Amino acid sequence: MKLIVAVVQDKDSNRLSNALVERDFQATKLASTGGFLKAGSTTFLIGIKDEETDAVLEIIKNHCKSRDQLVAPVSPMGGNADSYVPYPVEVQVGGATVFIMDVERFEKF
Ligand code: 2BA
Repeated sequence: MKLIVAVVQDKDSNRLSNALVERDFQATKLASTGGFLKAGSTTFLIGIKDEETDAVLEIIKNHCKSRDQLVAPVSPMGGNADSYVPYPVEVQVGGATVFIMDVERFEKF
């Protein structure tokens, strides 16, 4: 068994969860926050059989778009101004950041 942990943008999370339900994959959605942008995201926990891994990855790939996002500059209050960038910087976020883990044991009580 595998556990897929997928960090996706909030904008894609409904489409992704609908697609997973449609294909009978069970998932848990957690509200999360990116460490760098500090923007809201959704983290999916998806428990599946080993042989379902590729199908789930394909669904994630097809429902999560990568987008460019602007990072506003943060002024270095009293700090070192040498590395301060006074204009917004564009970063590319997503489609999805996916971790695939082996599950040692799975129980439902
Ligand atoms: P954030 O940490 O908010 O990062 C958002 C985007 O900012 C990243 O997109 C990347 O393009 C950029 N970024 C992140 N750290 C950076 C840095 N130190 N310098 C320059 N640019 C940086 P993604 O790579 O697509 O990541 C999207 C979200 O996935 C991340 O949101 C984070 O919540 C999660 N994530 C990505 N890699 C991870 C990892 N190795 N472990 C845990 N979570 C991760």
